[in-house]
Amino acid sequence: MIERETNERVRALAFQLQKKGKVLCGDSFFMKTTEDYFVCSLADGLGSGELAHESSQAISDLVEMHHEENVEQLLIRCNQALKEKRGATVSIFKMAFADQQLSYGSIGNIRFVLYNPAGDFVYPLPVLGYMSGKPQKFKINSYSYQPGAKFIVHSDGLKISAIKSLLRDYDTVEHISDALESYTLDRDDDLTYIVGQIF
Ligand SMILES: [Mn+2]
Repeated sequence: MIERETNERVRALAFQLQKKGKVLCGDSFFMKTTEDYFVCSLADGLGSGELAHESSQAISDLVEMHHEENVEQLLIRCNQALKEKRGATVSIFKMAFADQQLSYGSIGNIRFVLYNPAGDFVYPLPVLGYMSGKPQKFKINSYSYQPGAKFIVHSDGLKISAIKSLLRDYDTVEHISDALESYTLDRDDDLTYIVGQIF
């Protein structure tokens, strides 16, 4: 499954495949761009199949409903919604176009990498654990980015070590996606990635 979200500031492409033999995907994502920002969430429900899907889908639904809120507010809201559910690893980020600031918050094994055209990478270290409705504090990181920046966020179903050079060397989200194709074939888990470029 491929989805696109584009305006004059950002072009994003999401790719998702469920674990082999499963009907439902345990990963869920949401992305939206407005005139002012791009917001994206990716959640990997614990386990696989229906209960995993239910947890991760709750994250996407809430971010869709409240996308104007900041990343910390969204994470707190999502955490409350997982109280009676199995749990999920979650990343949410927002890129504000006016001041070119990225705010990023996450818990668990979702990975995010941003490449700036000046040559530096933003690579938030994952926070151990998962979201389960227990009270917890979320650390929000802020980074600046420049026009021409490219990013990827992906669940642990995508196993790739050379992700930085891929972001650096390929110039469009389509080319990055093409280069990722071979990594999606022999998956042993639900697999989701979202790649984007900033103009
Ligand atoms: Mn997974």
